[in-house]
Amino acid sequence: MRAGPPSSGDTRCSPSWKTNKPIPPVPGDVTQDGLVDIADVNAVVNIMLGKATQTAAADVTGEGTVDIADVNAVINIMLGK
Ligand SMILES: [Ca+2]
Repeated sequence: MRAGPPSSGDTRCSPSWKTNKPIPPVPGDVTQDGLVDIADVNAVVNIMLGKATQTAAADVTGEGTVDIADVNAVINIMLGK
């Protein structure tokens, strides 16, 4: 079989996985990119320090404020703990 891009009639690589349905929120995904990573930790720290606008997603613990507990929560989610 020849390697290379599929012909126009080949649907194996069709972009049919795309959807316009809203993605449910991921706990700890402050940046809302679908991943929980160091960028989310940085986002919570910046919000905690008043360097960025608070978002509901940053209050990971759900107690109404963004503080070190939220930073810890994002780190634990990121590490799968
Ligand atoms: Ca994220």
